Amino acid sequence: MPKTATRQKTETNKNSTNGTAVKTVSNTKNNNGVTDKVNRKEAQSENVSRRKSQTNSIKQIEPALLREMLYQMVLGRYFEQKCAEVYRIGKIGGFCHLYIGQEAVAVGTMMAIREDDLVITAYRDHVQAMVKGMPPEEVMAELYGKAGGCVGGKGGSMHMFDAARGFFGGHGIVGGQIGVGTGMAYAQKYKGTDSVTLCFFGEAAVNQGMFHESLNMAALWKLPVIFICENNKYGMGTSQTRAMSISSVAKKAEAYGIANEFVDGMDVLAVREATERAIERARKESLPTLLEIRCYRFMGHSMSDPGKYRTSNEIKKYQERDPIVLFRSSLTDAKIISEKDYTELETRAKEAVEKALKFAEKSPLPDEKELFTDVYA
Ligand SMILES: Cc1ncc(C[n+]2csc(CCOP(=O)(O)OP(=O)(O)O)c2C)c(N)n1
Ligand SMILES: [Mg+2]
Repeated sequence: MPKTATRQKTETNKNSTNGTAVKTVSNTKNNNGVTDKVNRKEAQSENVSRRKSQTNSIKQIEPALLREMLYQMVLGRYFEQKCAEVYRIGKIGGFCHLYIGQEAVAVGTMMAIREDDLVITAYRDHVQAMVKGMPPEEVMAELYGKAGGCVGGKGGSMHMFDAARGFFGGHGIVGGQIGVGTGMAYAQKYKGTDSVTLCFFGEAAVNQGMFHESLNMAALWKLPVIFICENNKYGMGTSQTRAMSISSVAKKAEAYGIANEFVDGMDVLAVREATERAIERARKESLPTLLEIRCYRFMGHSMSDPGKYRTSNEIKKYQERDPIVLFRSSLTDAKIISEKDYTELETRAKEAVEKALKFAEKSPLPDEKELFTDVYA
């Protein structure tokens, strides 16, 4: 997984067609998806080395922003834990895909962009919507199918959407949003803006034709799009190793002459730095980038996942590298937060989730006359 892992080798190729140094990673050991042979000590030592690199990065960022990044990660975690709780008692219906474990990806990328930049993603979208500025109340009410939700309760978990805040969904067709995101970047360029699009998708979407067609057009038309592959190792219950012939997603960008980077998704600051490089390329040179961000989802694919395709030992290994624990420790070491600050931040996040829940509970169901509004078929 991450750069620091012994089983991977990072290569730098300065000959990309864009003239930009591109980083790719190749696996030097076979990494079968389902295995008990996971080394928790290795995970702990990876954590220690990420802490060292975070200590250096912290010095470059405003303390207030660092605290806000941690807050957003904690808010996302509590929000999703609450979703699981209320889903189990039948308050939320339909599909529900949680983001627990992947918070560093949304926060590291989206807290590096401007308000006028655009975001599009797949169905694991609650936390991303909030980081882009959607109030937790609107996300929770949408999950409840209530009128106060961001799309009036008619989208649900997979379809968070808020055009005014630059959040273009929430899409259920695996890979479908990659083409739409590429089109959004085309519009940004056509209108002469210097804004960029962040287009998120999972590693399973990379096997879809839409990924390849979009990368081709983005490179050909020099579009300001940042393709962000959240590689959490699984597409539902299928390990990446059982579905993808070449496991390095980043490397696939080279076939299209697109700059690419492999990033440790447990390290919010590494994610931020890679995103900043991609933003610079998109804004100043109008060129796309593909970031492969390796992460891990601690929960099942959705709330109805029996989880038989991986072992609890494997999950524990990645929990040793919990991105929130890592970032909190680094901020504590750097004296950016104290124990008291963290307790206050945690309380604030819990209160925000409770407020969202109350709002969703109280919000009315959509009116009958809304049945056909905003419905296209
Ligand atoms: C075109 C299409 N094929 C299959 C599905 C069924 N499906 C839903 S989620 C999913 C796995 C996607 O995994 P990945 O892209 O890695 O995202 P993750 O769930 O890991 O975030 C599949 C196959 C779908 N929704 N759309
Ligand atoms: Mg996946």
